[in-house]
Amino acid sequence: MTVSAMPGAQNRQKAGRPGIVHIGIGAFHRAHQAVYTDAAMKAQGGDWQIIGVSLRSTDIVDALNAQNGEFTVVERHSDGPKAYRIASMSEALAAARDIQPVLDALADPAIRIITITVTEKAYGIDRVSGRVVPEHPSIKHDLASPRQPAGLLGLLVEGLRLRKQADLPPFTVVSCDNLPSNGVLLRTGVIDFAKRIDSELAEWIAQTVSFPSTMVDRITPASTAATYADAKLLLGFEDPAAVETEPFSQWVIEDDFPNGRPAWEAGGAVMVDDVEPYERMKLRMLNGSHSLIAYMGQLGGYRYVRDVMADAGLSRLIARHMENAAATMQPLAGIDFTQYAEDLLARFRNPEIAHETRQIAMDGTEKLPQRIFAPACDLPRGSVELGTFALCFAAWMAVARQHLNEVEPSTAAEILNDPRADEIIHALGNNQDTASIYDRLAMLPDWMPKQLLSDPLWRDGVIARLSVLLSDGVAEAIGHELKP
Ligand code: CS2
Repeated sequence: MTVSAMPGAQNRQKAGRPGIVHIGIGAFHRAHQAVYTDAAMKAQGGDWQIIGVSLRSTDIVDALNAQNGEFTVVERHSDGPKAYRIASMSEALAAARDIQPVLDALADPAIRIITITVTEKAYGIDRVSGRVVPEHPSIKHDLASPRQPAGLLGLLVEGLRLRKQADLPPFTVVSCDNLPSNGVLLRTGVIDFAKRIDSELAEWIAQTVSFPSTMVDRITPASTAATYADAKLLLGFEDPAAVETEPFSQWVIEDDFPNGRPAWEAGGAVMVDDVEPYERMKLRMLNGSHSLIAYMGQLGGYRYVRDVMADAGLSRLIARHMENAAATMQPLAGIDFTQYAEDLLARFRNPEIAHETRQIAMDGTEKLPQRIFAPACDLPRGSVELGTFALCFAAWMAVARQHLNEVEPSTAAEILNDPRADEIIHALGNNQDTASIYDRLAMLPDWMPKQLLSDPLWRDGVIARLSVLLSDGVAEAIGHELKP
């Protein structure tokens, strides 16, 4: 195959003008919202090109701009990979390099929607109170210099302030991160942030800005050499911005866009009045199981999700956890939880997808509350279904303990890859006693819900599982869990 020059490098004219700013242009955005927006513009036109903003990294910005914002998506099907180009991004901006162009874009009347994928830890919003966490590094920075923000909330609030000042309508703000009621949470956080600098602005935001919640789903492993090699093989040119993903994709969106929106239905998006039950199902059944796979997989020495799923015992454990997670759900019209679980298991087994357990294991303190603690609170105290939730929490602790037993604290913190890694390592110290490991980790401030903290049955259940994991290993722990 001849390797041709990258199409797009010559700055071809794109269909449509920008209408969206997307914050967080990691692989997931490129494999998900950008694909839906591309489909929407192909089907119905419209000025919905995306201006992509990266808050921290600059490499992806340079790579995308060198390609006129276009990139390759490699879809991993069972009969081999398929690749296609996505042309819905007009340009990319590096906020860390220069914030002004980002603020200009946010204040541009042509921009009507801001979409967001920055991962859980970038919000800096307390999940219980909905208020900002003043010690969060970006919140702290942005409250101190609100006109020169660097973080998500600061940017949104400054963008809205500029629009209010210019007498422009606000944009619609759409969180696409795996957080429960992500729209409601972001709205409360943005209003609280604004209140701290300008109460009138906060009032205007409360009255005029719409924050629809969304549920997003597409398994997107981090790009590797194999992604770039396949992109080149299939389309004939190098693409350092290529992403790879599974064939499945889902986007459920609350249809509350006062300033219009792309025809995302053209890409298969589903518009609903209330996203919360879908989000809850996905967080509990998919993401919760993913976390269980990640921690048990790490303990068992499995690199990829598909390897975990190829282990008969672990695979049965994951299926059991999905049943237990489904038991926390209210019925949802049109959804059969058993079928949903079967489809998830098939997706996790996909041998074409090399999804590292390490990637999912990161940021555990940000993920476990909605994936494990919240559903555990919805089950009756001491119920058998709680077992796999307690096991996931125990496995998270065991992974941290194992890292710290094997390497220096600073390396352990790096491997843990969690915003609270230092606190975790400090809490663990040299402690090998399972009860005190539990007590110290469960009591990290503002983390585990009071209901679980004050439940001795939960505590005993987690400690018992942690003991088995640490002294007898993964197979033994699964055996206990699946005992009839
Ligand atoms: C995963 C998610 O890394 C993780 O924590 O559970 O990124 C998961 O792959 C996506 O939510 C799937 O839609």
